Amino acid sequence: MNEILEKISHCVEFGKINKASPYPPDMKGQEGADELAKLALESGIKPGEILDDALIPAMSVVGDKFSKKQIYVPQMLMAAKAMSAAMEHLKPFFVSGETRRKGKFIIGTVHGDLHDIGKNLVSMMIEGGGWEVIDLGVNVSTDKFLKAIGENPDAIVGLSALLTTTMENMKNTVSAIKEKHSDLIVLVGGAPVTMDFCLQIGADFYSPDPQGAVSYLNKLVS
Ligand code: B1M
Repeated sequence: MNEILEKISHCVEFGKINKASPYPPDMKGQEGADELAKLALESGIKPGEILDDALIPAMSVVGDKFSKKQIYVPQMLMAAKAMSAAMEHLKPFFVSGETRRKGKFIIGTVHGDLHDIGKNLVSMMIEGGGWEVIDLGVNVSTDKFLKAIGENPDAIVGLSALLTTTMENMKNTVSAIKEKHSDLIVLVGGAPVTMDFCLQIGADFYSPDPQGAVSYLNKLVS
């Protein structure tokens, strides 16, 4: 693999955002995903190559390590931030349509729920997996989900809930989505959510972690 791509991959896997970032300590003072992604583009490497050969494989390793409990949330957040720093340089190319994405994914934390750390991780991992992510934020009403679906009818939708009390809102939103768009695929997740609950409320898939969601989405388009 190209040396710059290898370095970008390493930065994402180990959460090196940019040169100024002191994390991880053994990479202090070195260039991070931010500078290296810019350098890669300036060297003529295509945005799609940076995404497919460096960012996605690195995030996939990170997701696998997280699933196996070899790393924890802070490391995963740093990796996601490093990936986001690189993605900032690639976004203009994706937005212009120069590089194709796998599809659109609408995500939000359900109404009444303000927890967004897990949702943001899922969002970033899915974006790193090559999808265009429309992140509606937290406390997202059913109407807001429906509006976003109306504007992006080809999207897949993901709902996150962290409170047992907001699981009821997740159920209501899924019902409303399925009533209007019966073929639309809906993923659910969040600490209190289970596969049983997912099936009970008529959602299509439950993943306990971001990597499971990425794998599920990728299988849909493979
Ligand atoms: Co709150 N909170 N909180 N909280 N909070 C919990 C969830 C709680 C378990 C703490 C406890 O009591 N032990 C408890 C819920 C109890 C319950 O309902 N069973 C709780 C409570 C009660 C509350 C308040 C009601 C407290 C109060 O005000 N009395 C209040 C509610 C506010 C509201 O939402 N309306 C509240 C507020 C807050 C803070 C604002 C202070 C803060 C949130 C900050 C933020 O998110 N920006 C907060 C926090 C930080 C937590 C804990 C400590 C950590 C949550 C977290 O970020 N985990 C949490 C206790 C805990 O979990 N130990 C707690 C890390 C994150 C990476 O995991 O979000 O599970 P998680 O996401 C995972 C997976 O679930 C999955 O992937 C992620 C990565 O693996 N995943 C998906 C998530 N969404 C997915 C979607 C998918 C697929 C996978 O597909 C679409």
